[in-house]
Amino acid sequence: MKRYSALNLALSALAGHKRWNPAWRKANPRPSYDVVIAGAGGHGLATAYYLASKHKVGRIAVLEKGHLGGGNSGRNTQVCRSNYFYPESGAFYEHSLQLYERLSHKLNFNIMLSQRGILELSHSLEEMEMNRRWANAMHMHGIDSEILDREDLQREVPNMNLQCRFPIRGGFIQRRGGISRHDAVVWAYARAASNHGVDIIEGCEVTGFEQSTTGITAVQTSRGRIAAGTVVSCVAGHSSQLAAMAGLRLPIQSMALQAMVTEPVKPVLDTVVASSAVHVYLSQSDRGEIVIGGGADSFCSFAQRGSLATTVANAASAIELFPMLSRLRVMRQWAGICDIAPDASPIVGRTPIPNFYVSTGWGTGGYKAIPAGGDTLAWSIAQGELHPLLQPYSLQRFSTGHLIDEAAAAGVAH
Ligand code: FAD
Ligand code: PYC
Repeated sequence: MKRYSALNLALSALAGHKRWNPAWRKANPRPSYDVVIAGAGGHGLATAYYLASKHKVGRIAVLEKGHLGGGNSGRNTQVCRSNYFYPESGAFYEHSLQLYERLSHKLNFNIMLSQRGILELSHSLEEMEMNRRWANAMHMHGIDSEILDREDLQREVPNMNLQCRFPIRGGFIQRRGGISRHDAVVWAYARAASNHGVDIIEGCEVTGFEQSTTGITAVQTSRGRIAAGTVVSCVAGHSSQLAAMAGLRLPIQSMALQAMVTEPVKPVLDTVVASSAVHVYLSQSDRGEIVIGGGADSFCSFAQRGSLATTVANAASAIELFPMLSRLRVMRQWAGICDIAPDASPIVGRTPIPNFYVSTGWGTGGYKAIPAGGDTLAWSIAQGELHPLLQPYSLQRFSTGHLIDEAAAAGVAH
């Protein structure tokens, strides 16, 4: 793999940029692998990368039914943060944010992490009180957070309408939160995994499993049968369908979450702003577009569109907070199918089928989790036991009742 560096850029420029190799190999399926991962989104690719690089597992394939990063990992609004209330979530997402902070260097790929801060707004004294508890809980877990009053907010985000419906009382900010470039994260992991010998096979849909009494023995795909030692499902909104092929029923609902971007403008918003009461979050992309998102559709669906009612609600909420946006045209609107567990927390680890692992339930908030999700799942597969950070997130919590209710913490409440 040729390193990306100023020197190599200059030398390649002199050679007319004809010396660059593709970032990852286009592999064809082999008859068998030690580990087969379904889904080449961020979680599948990161798991493959850490398995190969840290744990020296050979013969890994990542099977993708469409193109790499064409699922939610290439459709999200790029928010990275660890501003969670519950200690389990704080520990897990803080690990992820710390990995993000070093990822460009580690993978030799600029993921454009911009720690511009994520601001959660409070619109009533009660919400201010809740957010104060939230910010204090983060402090107690060693995660940065700062409470802001109205005057602070006026200074921090001068274009915001503090007198909006549900007038703004204050808020809190995690300054290390922000955004990173989602395509770059996927491409960076794909390049690094491929460099460690992982076969990334696009246009290869998993269509079924062959099983014996010891577990899954082979994966049936649109490109033939592949024998597998261990199988990992990283297919996000299609997790319940894939699990059903193995005879399992997961506590997962699939719902569309949508977002939109306006035409680009000069810099007007230099932080991520989220409001649970007005029910919208916004940021400005490096290209100048205002990125707008809100809640998931309130019904289950595999239609990757997002409802018009939610599009209208998101646009109306954005204008409520930032009236100056009202004259901008919307350039694009899109959606992804999210895998949502009853407590809106992830489900990661072994299933009742001993060699079948799932990484699911990332729902509307799994982009920020990609580095830690991959790192801890790879550790769990290699060690044969659940990584300590993943222990709260096993399937068992639905029988023990130890749920971690994060439905109110995913950008906006869902
Ligand atoms: P994906 O990236 O969806 O990858 C799964 C892959 O599996 C897909 O490429 C799919 O084609 C493939 N696949 C499916 N079935 C099969 C099969 N049978 N065989 C082979 N391949 C298959 N999270 C945040 O943290 N911050 C955000 O700001 C944020 N914003 C979001 C905004 C939107 C509009 C959406 C939709 C999601 C958002 N999320 C956000 C959530 C985040 O994008 C996801 O949780 C995360 O990307 C999931 O990654 P993944 O690798 O599990 O899934
Ligand atoms: O989890 O941070 C998040 C998020 C932001 C937008 C959608 N999800």
